[in-house]
Amino acid sequence: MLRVDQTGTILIKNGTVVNDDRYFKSDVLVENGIIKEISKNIEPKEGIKVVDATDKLLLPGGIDTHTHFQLPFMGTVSVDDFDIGTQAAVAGGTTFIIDFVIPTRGQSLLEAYDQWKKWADEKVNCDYSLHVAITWWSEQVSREMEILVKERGVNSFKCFMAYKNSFMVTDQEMYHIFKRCKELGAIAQVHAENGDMVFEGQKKMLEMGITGPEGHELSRPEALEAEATNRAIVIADSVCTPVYIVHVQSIGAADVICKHRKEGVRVYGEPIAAGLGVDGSHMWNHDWRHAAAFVMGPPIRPDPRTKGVLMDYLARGDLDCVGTDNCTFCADQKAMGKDDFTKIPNGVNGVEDRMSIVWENGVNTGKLTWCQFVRATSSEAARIFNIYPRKGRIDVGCDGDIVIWDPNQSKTISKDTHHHAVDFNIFEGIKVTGIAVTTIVAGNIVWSDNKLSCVKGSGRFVPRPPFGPVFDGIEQRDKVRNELLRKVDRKPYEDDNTKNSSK
Ligand code: URQ
Ligand code: ZN
Ligand code: ZN
Repeated sequence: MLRVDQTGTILIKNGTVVNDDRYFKSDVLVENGIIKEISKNIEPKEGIKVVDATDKLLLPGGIDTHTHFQLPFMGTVSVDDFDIGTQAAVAGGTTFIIDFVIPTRGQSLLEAYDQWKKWADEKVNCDYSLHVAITWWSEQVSREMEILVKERGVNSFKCFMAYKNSFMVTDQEMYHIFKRCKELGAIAQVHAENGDMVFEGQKKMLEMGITGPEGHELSRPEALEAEATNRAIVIADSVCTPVYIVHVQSIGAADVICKHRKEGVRVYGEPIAAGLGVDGSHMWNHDWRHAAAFVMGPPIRPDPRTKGVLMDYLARGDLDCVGTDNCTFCADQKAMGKDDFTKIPNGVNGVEDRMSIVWENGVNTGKLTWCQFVRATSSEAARIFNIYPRKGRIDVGCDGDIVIWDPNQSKTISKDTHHHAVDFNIFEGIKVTGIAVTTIVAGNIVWSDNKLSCVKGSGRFVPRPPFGPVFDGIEQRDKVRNELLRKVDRKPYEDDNTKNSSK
């Protein structure tokens, strides 16, 4: 599809700019992909594209911190690839995604990184970056982590505590990985579920004849997420390095994060659109396809309170930035687990509907202000991953990634109208009020009037420098705590014989 405007230059008039600290009426001029001027009554130069944003909000382009496009996983490949996935992203107002390189155990991280980057560079329709998963530990991994940080623009590494016998690492390996993250100034991310207990829970369910999707949640209740979340935070804090819990899916896990934050631990939590927009009761649906569509890990929780409580945490700033974990599989792929839920490829959609789901469940419920919405869907992610204010803010010099948002327009989410490749939408039938009517990437319109106008492969890889704001003050915290570790000077122990012989 040809982009309607290749110049990266556009004038947006009469909108209300919303950043995470304030909002104000203004025109915005983007030139060659960079925001050039923000002021009232900017006169358009000859030939410049002008868009009227009267009664609309201008938001910083959304940032999705967690996607898995075309991920080889559980014997298949997720169907939203970097082209379709980023089309769906911009159709919902997201203009920057961070995907995951996931090396197989024993595979070179650099080799896997190069493969993922090749896949992405050929297809992305918006800017992107890459986290790297650490699925094994060795001197080689340690060396390659340094190269990824110093030469490839990676500042985040993910450990899986789940997926025993595939991605899962031990506590001891995680300890060494976290130490390495600290040395390199990279944030340690964790998929926090007790993988050994999940493995036992899965066996138990199958032995009991519970083979359907409901067995997925029953085998890995939220206690296993909360326990692993606590363990990951304790290990990270023992190293005194910032830790980021991905896809926080339960009240239990959120409570653990809150407890440690109150004690001054540098921990961040990422809720996802699924956990903020639906609940896990769908896994008990009598239609197998419907139930299997909601299978992901950690499970979307059946407790109906969860989505509201997670939104409350997000509003208070006790959870930080919203991802999606977009990892989609069609019916025939999910059916690989039709007789055994442990074989259902884990993953759901989210990248297109994320911002409207957060607006509907956050702003329209009175829990989030406009500014808090921007924080949750864009700027906090940019800060944590050290690309603020290039991304996550509408200001002079920032990237021209802008969403024209209509807070009063509604739509009903459906697989029949979404832009994903997947044949199911976990938000099916949900009416949302608050949608992206125009999405601008690097000063070019890529979504408008309900139509995409992307240029495949036009997105850029954005390197993320180490030692971002998440590391501020970490050394001092470490120093103060280490000063408390003192040895006691005492006389050497003497048993009675030694005592008598010295008299
Ligand atoms: O665990 C993840 O984040 C990846 C493998 C996607 N699948 C999922 O169920 N979350
Ligand atoms: Zn995960
Ligand atoms: Zn994931």
